[in-house]
Amino acid sequence: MKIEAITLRELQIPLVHFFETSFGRTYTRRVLLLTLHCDGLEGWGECVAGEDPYYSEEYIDGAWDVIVRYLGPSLLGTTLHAGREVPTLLAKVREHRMAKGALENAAWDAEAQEKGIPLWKLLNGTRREIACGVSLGIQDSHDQLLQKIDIELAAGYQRIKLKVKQGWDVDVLEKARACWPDILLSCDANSAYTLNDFEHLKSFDRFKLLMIEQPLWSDDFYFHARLQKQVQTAICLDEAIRSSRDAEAALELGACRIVNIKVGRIGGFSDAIAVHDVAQRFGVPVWCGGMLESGVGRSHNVALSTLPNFKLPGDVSASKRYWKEDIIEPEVEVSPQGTIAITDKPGRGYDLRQDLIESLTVRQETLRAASR
Ligand code: OSB
Ligand code: MG
Repeated sequence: MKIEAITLRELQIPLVHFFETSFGRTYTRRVLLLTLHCDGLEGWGECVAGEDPYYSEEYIDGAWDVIVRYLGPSLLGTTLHAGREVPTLLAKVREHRMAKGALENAAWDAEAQEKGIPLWKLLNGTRREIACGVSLGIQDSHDQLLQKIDIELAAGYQRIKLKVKQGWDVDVLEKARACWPDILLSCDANSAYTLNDFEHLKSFDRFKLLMIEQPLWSDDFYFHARLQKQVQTAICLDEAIRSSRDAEAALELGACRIVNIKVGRIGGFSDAIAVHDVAQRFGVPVWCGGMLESGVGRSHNVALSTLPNFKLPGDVSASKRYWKEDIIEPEVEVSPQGTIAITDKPGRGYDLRQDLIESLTVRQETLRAASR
């Protein structure tokens, strides 16, 4: 596959319902899609960076810039045999993992098409269906949240994750547990707590949560390890695990007992698979996180979730929870049992709705290999 051109597109898509975390509220997702044009094939990738540098230091305008100036030119004109070859070509640029991941995953997407096999098989997946949970943001009221939990449980979702922060934590967890004593319930703090909150976090044990996700700083293992020794509930790391080396260090330290894998945060399928493998070696289950992806990133998350150590329900939920219309056909659908069925279609397994993509695009730029 010779990389002849790379197209960047920004789509603006309003969310069906705003999404609020401890770092802020999003109403409209600005989605950065990448297309690798190679030998008549089109590999697609999604850069999951946020609108602002709050979840991590990456943000969509920064990702766009680093792709145009540095990462795109490193790939243009090269001949690839596999998505796996991409990380080495981009290694000179430090970090910018979400930007790199979009390019790498687009190459895997093209590779699967070229080989005529499903992307999930190319990734060495084994599952024919994956288990789904939902992530529910901070709402305007407790009642609104309880209503949403009710709707998602009725739809079949197997695990409910609640976003928490100081002032929106024990009260909502208490109420949710009182209504649903036996469901798989977890919480995600996106780094909202500090060393002063250990006693407070210990009090979460009474809610019998499946996990507490990323309670402390986004770059920390050491204090998470200290906290994990003091709480019964499993700690799960999201933001802090950026590579397989991080996973190894965190697990050796005992910083968590569960790992959230987001292919964008880690910077592409190759190292996401390596994180999966490290966790498996430690006997630690992983699950697939989400970044409010459009259908492109969502289909990649579905494929990744078929690997064997994805043993807990992911934040990979139905397209319609996010978008009035998704840009893929069919949309990602979740069964009444809370699962997504995996098909044998080659490539990412979902077609693109080019017309809809066009109409949602607010900016576009194509980089071309210099002709000799
Ligand atoms: O921490 O998992 C997170 C969304 C944006 C940024 C960070 C996170 C999230 C989610 C949403 O929890 C997961 C999803 O439904 O895509
Ligand atoms: Mg998280």
